[in-house]
This record gives sequence, C-alpha cells and structure tokens, in this order.
Amino acid sequence: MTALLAISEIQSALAPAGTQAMRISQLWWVYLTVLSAIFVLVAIALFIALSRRHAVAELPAPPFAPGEASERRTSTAVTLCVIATVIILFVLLFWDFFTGRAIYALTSDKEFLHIKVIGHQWWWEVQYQDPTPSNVMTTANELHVPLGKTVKLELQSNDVIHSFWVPAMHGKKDLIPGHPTVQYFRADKEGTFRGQCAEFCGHQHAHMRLEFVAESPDKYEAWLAAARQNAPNPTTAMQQRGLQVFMSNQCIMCHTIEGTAARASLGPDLTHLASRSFIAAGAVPNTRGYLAGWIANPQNIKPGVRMPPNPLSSDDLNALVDYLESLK
Ligand code: HEC
Ligand SMILES: [Cu+2]
Repeated sequence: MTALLAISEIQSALAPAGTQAMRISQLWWVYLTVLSAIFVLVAIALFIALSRRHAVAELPAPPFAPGEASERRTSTAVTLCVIATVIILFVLLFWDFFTGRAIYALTSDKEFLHIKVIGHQWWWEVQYQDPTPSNVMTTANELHVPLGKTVKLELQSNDVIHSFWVPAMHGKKDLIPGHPTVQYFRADKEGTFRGQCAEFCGHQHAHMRLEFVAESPDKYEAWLAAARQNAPNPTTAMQQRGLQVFMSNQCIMCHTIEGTAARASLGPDLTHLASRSFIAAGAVPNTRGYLAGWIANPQNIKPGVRMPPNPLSSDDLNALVDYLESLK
C-alpha cells in the first residue's frame, strides 16, 4: 500500500502555493535564520570562553577582583547583548503580528467562493455552496479552487475534533463539534496538493487525506459544471445489473448517487466516484482491484471504518464495480 502517495502531490508548509501559506513560510524562514544565527554566535562565545580557561594553579589567590578595565568591558558587553536581545525580540514580535494581519486580510472580502467542509471519521465531505439550492454540489475528499479567487471555507465536524490542513494554502484549523469555524485563503499557484487531518481523531486518523487542486478559472468552471451533473445512466447490461445490486443492498442507506434513488449521506457522495484518483480518503488508489476489495471488506483496508463488509457473489461484485467505474 505504498504506491498510493503520488509524488507530484506536495504536502509541505515550505512549498507555499497561496498568499496565506507564503506569509507563514516567510515567518518560518525569518525565525529559523535569526534564531540559528543567535545559536551559532552563542556557541562560538562558549567555545572561546572554554579555550581561554586557565589551570587552577595559574589563578591569583582569592578573593578574585577583576581589574577595572576588564570590569568595564564586561558590563559594556552585557549591556549591548541586552539591547540586542530586546531589539531582536521586538522584530520577531512585529513580524509575527504583521504576518497575522496579512493572513486575515481576506476576511473582509465581499466576493468569495463559499465551500463547506465537514469532517467525518474518517473522510471529508465537501459542499460547494450556491444561492440556488439545486446547484449545491457535494463531493468527498477533494477540493478544487480557481486561482486568484478568495475562498471562504466553512468548517465543521460531525463527530469528534478534526483539523483541516492543506499546508500549501494555509495553517491548520481545528474543527470542533458544535463550533463551526471559517478559513479564508487564496491560491496563487497551479498544482495538486495534499491535505491531511491534523488532529488525532481515532483509529484511521492517518487515513484522512484530501486532494487539493488549484487550477485556472476555466478549468475550475469546467470541473464544477461536470461535477454538478447527475450520475451517467448505465450503458451496458453489466452496469445495469451493478446499479440494481447497489439499490438492493445496504449501500443506499449510506451513499448518494445523484440521479438515482440513493440519497443518504452517512458516507461519501459517489455520483462521480470514478473521477477521483483515490478512495477511502487516500487509503488506496481508485483502481478496479482496490474498489472491489474495499466493497467486499473495507475493514481490511481501514480497520474500524464506518462501512460494513458486503458479502456479495463475485458476479454481483463485478457488476457493481463495473457500474461504479462508469461514474465519471
Ligand atoms: C453504514 C454505512 C455504509 C454502508 C451500508 C456502505 N457504505 Fe460505503 N462508505 C461508508 C463510509 C462511512 C465511507 C467512508 C469511509 C472512509 O473513507 O473512512 C464509505 C466509502 C465508500 C467508498 C469510497 C468512496 C470514496 O470516495 O472514498 C465506496 C466506493 C463505497 N463506500 C461503496 C459502497 C458500496 C458499493 C456499498 C454497498 C455494497 C456501501 N458502500 C455500503 C459508509 C457505508
Ligand atoms: Cu480527522
């Protein structure tokens, strides 16, 4: 199960692709540089002091009284160091303060893309809001945003505390049940990035991943328009049978496939399942084999997961996977 992490997906706060993450990484570099320089200077001073030590026999008899010149030199050095410390601390304080202001500057934007993200054990529900209710689009474990546009994420949790984190875009934001929160950001660089739940939320916390795609407004609009479509109708006899297997099993109690009778939301929306690159919040790639294995027994792939095993005949399972793979 190691083939699943696509190399092209970056999950690093030091590879920023948005305004907010850029400010955060700048702050990180400032701290690292200044504090490393101080560390090196202190270490050098320590080694000089050590190398100048005298054998006990060479020391004058007590009481030790430093000479007047040496006393003056020492107090000047201490004074300068105290002044430098105060200045450095204030520089870091102000840098931090202005970074905070810059990060939250978007909060006052009137024009934004509104997306609701709901944390579940152990997957992300993503709802693209729209003033027209029938245009609201729901998907799972993927977030597409257009470049250069302010995005307002409305974050909430359905069960325990999760933490939403796409390091290339912004810092972490905790999702506390009963306390919806928001996060604003703007993507500036095209690419696919990885997000991950950053607050231990139970057994499969490490398998709670999200694919984040920042793309040109045209590509984004095309993606959204396709995602808003109902699921395609089955075109082969096998797919037809697969749909029937889905409808006659417990799947419909937990999943939605737009355009069919399946309208439950305990599990991820499957309307365009085949367009996603992985399943089960990044636990395994979205291939035929893994899909069949997942449906037969999800507990093998994500022990403790909130989806029961499905003892289907191999013909039924084949037909079901045929159908699910047609959900482009
Ligand atoms: C009790 C509710 C429940 C039932 C019944 C159920 N599922 Fe699920 N399913 C879930 C949950 C919850 C997840 C998300 C698990 C995770 O990633 O942690 C899921 C995930 C999936 C996924 C992966 C989706 C993705 O994008 O990651 C597929 C595919 C799927 N289920 C298909 C089925 C099929 C087919 C059936 C019927 C044979 C079925 N499920 C029955 C709850 C259920
Ligand atoms: Cu989580």
